[in-house]
Formats: sequence, C-alpha cells, structure tokens
Amino acid sequence: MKRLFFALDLNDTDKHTITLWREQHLSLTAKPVKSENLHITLAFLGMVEPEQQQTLMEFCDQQFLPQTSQPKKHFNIDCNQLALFKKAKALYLGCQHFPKPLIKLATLLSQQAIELGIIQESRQYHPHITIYRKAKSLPDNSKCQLDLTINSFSLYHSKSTPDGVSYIPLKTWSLVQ
Ligand code: 2AM
Repeated sequence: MKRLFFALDLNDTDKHTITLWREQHLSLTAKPVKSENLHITLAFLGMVEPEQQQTLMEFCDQQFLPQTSQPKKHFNIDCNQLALFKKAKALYLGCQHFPKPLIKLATLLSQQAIELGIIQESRQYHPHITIYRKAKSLPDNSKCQLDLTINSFSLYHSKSTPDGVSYIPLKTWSLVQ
C-alpha cells in the first residue's frame, strides 16, 4: 500500500518564482515547503492498494489520452491570496478565479476514488499551494500576485525519507497538446 494523492504539477520556473517570492517577502520561523514539493492537490487519497492504484491510472489513461484533433491550451493560475489554514497551520497561496475545468478535474478524480471505496473529505475543494507548514499566523504583508502555468497533473506517492517527506510522481497526464 502507498500513500497517494493527485495534484496539478508546477513547472520548475514557477516553483522558482514561488520560492523567490517567499524569500523576498516573508521571513517566518515556520517550516518552508521544499521547492520540489510545491504542488496543487486535486484529490488526497491516503493509503491505496496496488489494485486501486492500477484502476485509477487506467481511468486517467482513458480520460486523458492525447487527442490531436482536440487542441487544448495550458491553464493560467493567478495566485493573488496569501492565507492560513489555522488548524493545519499551513500558510498557502490561493487564487480567487481558479479555472473551472480544473475544479471539474478535482471532482472527477475524487468521484473515481469514491467508486473504488477510497474515502474522500466532504468539505468543498479549496485549491491551494502550501508554502509553509507549522505557521502560527498570517504575516502582515500578505499581498501577492503570481501568475503560474499548469500543463499537467500527476499521481504522487507521498514518501517519508530521513530528509523529510518526498512527493514522487508515479504517472503524469498532460492537459495540453
Ligand atoms: P496541504 O498542501 O494542504 O498540506 C500530500 O499530503 C498532499 O495532500 C498535501 O499537499 C496535502 O495538502 C494534501 N492533503 C489533503 N488532505 C490531506 C489529508 N487529510 N492528510 C494529508 N494530506 C492531505
């Protein structure tokens, strides 16, 4: 069994933009999320059996096969909020106008997980990029404006290592031709 989740991938340039902005605008005693771990969760799955993983991957293969006749464009994400999940102590970047097709994607993946008996949280989907953990409060200078580009999503394995958690993409599906 593996601890898995689906997430939108951030490209290296955007990860660098976020970490640079964080360095320049915030100085917190909280724990910064490693640049390579930055992502936007679509559906958290938790512990998943190999057969369930296989079925989920086959479902995505069918849904997101490249179709050259249907050109698709990348998605722009305008991160304009810095906010805090108080209970989880997670400081995150959010965006007011998240693309509807990506919300639909999150719903689709979550429904698919439920069909396989994987429990999903009933609260509303709240797309975000966690940039600090163990954050106690929202910094005063909480304005941000970061334009990010989304081309794909992946099934990630959340793996504990001596250097902290590592998010390993197991398979990636393109949202762009
Ligand atoms: P976070 O960014 O807000 O911490 C891997 O754990 C990813 O799944 C994290 O990005 C985490 O969100 C997200 N996630 C959502 N629900 C979770 C849960 N119940 N437990 C752990 N991670 C969860």
